[in-house]
Amino acid sequence: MKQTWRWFGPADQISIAEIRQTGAAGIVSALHHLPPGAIWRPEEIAKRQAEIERPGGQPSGLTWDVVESLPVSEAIKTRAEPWRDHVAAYKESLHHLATAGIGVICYNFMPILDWTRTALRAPLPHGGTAMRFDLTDFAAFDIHLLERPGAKEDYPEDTQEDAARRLAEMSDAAQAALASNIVAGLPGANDNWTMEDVRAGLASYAGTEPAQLRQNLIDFLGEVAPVADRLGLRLCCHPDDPPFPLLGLPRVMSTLEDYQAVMEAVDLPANGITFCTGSLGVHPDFDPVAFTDALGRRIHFVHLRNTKRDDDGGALRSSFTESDHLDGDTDMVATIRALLAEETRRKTGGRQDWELPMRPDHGHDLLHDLARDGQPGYPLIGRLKGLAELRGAMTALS
Ligand code: DNO
Repeated sequence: MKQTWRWFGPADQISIAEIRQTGAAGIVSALHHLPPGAIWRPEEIAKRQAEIERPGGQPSGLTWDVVESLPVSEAIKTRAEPWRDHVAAYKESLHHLATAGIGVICYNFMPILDWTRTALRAPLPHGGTAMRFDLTDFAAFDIHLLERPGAKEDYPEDTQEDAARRLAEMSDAAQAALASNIVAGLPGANDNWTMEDVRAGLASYAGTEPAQLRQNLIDFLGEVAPVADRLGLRLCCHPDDPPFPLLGLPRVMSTLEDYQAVMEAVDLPANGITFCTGSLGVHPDFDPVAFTDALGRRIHFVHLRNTKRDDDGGALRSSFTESDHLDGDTDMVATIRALLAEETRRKTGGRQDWELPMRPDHGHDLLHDLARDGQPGYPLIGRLKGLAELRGAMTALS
């Protein structure tokens, strides 16, 4: 696998020079300053490429291998105007990315919010911190802070009671922090939403069934995947994170079955998967080896990350904490073995794209990063540790 590292561009506290020292061989980046629906112009792409490949004019030895993400606008997801313009812009951006030689394009199809956590720096016993999703805190936000109509009925009675109690124990500052963590605290999301934006966004999905959202995804792919195919690009859809419904919104990329349906509906190699074990792994039925056996040929990008669910009784929705990369509910060694076997199958079959780009996804805040106040989930040391551990497993298995 090609070891890559996510870099948020010049605003990232971590420099390309530092990334070189992690041993990563490629960069994952995006033009985060452009809104969803905008055309990625050749000059903007070239500028970011130069920042990666020749920072300060000196060659870094790194290349921009993966776009994460070329965001899909809410208009496209809900098929509201100007969704046609946004699809046309998406296709044009794909052309420009292909011309620049960037082959892998990640995106997601989660309504409104991208990934969701309630705590960005939950203390770990050893003094570091981890990101966490707490269902009770989320219910407190949903019912009492967002005041979503019908929110209460979305949770079992004991969770409703716990949420009310939890909220009463929180200071005003803690309540504001919870809301901000959920709504605006995470990097790489489609937008910086406010509470009002979330309420308006929710209204735009009122009555949208999962089948409709899935159809909108399939229609979108029916437009852009043939273009990507002709250009030799690989699109890869990131799973829902977490892989269960939130805020009463439809979710359609949470399980193997979800991916099978969408891969079959638009059956082109360019219609592929971002295999994020951290997102998929929160689902009680996730089996990384079965997933790779079934759909490995369509995996174009890999996020290796691990999580530990609080609930071991098999409930769909559970609180969870991001764990060490090799320690959690997902058997990471078995996952890597399955991915290496997929690479071998591709090599034997003569596929040019046999080498899977992977990145260590997220990491704990440890040591110096505790004082850095960096991008939540994207510290230097925690990811370096994750990459080193994953590299050890990859080396041993291969
Ligand atoms: C979180 C990331 C996501 C991901 C997008 C892809 O750390 O995995 O924000 O980049 O969902 O579109």
